[in-house]
Amino acid sequence: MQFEPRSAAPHFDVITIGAGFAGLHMLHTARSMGLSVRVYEAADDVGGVWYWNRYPGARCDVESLQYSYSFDNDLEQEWVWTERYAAQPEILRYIEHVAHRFDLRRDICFRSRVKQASYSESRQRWEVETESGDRATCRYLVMATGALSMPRLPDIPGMESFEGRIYHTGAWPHESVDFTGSRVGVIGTGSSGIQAIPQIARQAERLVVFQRTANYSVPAKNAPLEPEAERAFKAKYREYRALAREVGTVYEFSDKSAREVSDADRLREYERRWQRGGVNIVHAYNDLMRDKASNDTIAEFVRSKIREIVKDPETADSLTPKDHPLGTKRVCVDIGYYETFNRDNVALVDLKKTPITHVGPTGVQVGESWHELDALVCATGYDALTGALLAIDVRGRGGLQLRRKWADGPRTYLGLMTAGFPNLFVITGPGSPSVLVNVIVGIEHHVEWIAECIGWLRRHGHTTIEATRDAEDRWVQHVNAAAERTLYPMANSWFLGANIPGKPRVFMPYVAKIGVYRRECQEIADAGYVGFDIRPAQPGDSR
Ligand code: NA7
Repeated sequence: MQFEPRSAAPHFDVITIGAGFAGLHMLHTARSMGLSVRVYEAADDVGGVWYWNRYPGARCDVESLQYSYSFDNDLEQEWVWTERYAAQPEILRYIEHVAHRFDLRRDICFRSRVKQASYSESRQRWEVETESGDRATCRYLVMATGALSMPRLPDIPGMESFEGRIYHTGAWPHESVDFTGSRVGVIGTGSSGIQAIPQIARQAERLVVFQRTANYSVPAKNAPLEPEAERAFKAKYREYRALAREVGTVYEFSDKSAREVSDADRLREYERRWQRGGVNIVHAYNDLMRDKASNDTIAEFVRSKIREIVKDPETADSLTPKDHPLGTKRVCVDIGYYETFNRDNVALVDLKKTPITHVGPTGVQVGESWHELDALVCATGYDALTGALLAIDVRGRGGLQLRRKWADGPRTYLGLMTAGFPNLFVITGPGSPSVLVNVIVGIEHHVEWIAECIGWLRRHGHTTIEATRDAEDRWVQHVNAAAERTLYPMANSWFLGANIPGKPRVFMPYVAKIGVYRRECQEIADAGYVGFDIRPAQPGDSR
């Protein structure tokens, strides 16, 4: 059914859905091109995932000085980060500062969750409607809905019967949550669980961690950011940003294979990087994500660290990842995660040995064992990459539903557009490398590409751009082939949709260096948008 706009529905050049890092940058960029823009945002303020993820310990695993916008020199010089890895409140303050500094809020409709977006072929416009019935039309629709923004509660029998407090890390309450004197269960040991567990353990009377898959985690070695170090980094900001546009996040990269050095040298290098902290360790050698034997060396190094830190051998064994290569699920960065299991008030339940039977009103049954709980924290992740996009009823040409088109997995061209949906752009969506790199670098690239594309269409008197099926098919094959050359498909990860029962198993991100991807996108644009069907304006159509 096509949406029938009331004549009063206002028209914009661009409507953007989402006011996180992506939506704000899109708004600022489109506005500086002289375009009229409206942003719809479900929350009551800016921030996206950093607005919602307020769980204890929430922190970015990319260093603060890199996890920020690069588009404005003054902004990056004036903002002062206090820690090597910024915690959620500080990142949210930064986003709020950006919104204030560029006066962005005036074009954002908060508390406005978009329900439907339909393309009108006769008007060559998108018609957008929110849950509360607010309607508007636009020429270009930009989905800045986030790759990890659709929280998922686990499908465990009896969840609804639990009478205690229940939380999801990705939808944490704004008021402070106090676990003092409480018996708390945490389900999930991905990045969110691994960050929250040490914090909750310090407060709760008892903490039970329900682990389905043991994950690799490396110490953050977080520390206050020394003003001198910050000054030195900022003095070279342009160089670092230029490098980030090639590599995503700047680490100490190596041009050596893990196989070409001696065991002793390799261990020394892993130890040096472990002591330094962060995901830098994954870049110790250039083949760790491509060669299983090389990957085994770093995986075994981290396993040995777990055995060294965790005193109880059975707990250490359960915490040791054995079923996937390191890095094929996102490597977690922690502050005292493994050490937490040496505390007397913390217990690990290994769901690989015995799965959860059911949740009852006062606790969780696991086989023969009953765990009495006052609160349950679900750190169970997201319907990643496609969840937030498909939560909106998006309808393209001929009323084609995006949900239906992607029923067997997402299909995009360049990760930016999908055939049958003219002038619909996706930021950091499936088919792009964004979630595999510093996502802000991915966002900035997409916003620049979209802005350049819109500018080009307008200069050439074109009205619509749409990916062709052929180009899309070739891109999907290209993305699959890139993943097959790596170890990524060896893990049941959210990259593959494996965390959602019934979701098609398709490797969604594009495993390429962002610099390579950037050049692919640029060459296509420079050649006049090869693989896109471009149509001229209709008579009398001004925008
Ligand atoms: P993740 O990384 O998807 O982790 C979710 C965790 O929850 C993971 O350990 C899952 O185990 C576990 N899980 C999910 N469903 C269940 C059920 N039903 N029972 C038990 N355990 C379950 O989400 P995060 O929020 O930690 O991190 C998401 C991203 O945000 C992260 O990559 C960073 O980029 C920031 P599984 O591994 O599926 O067996």
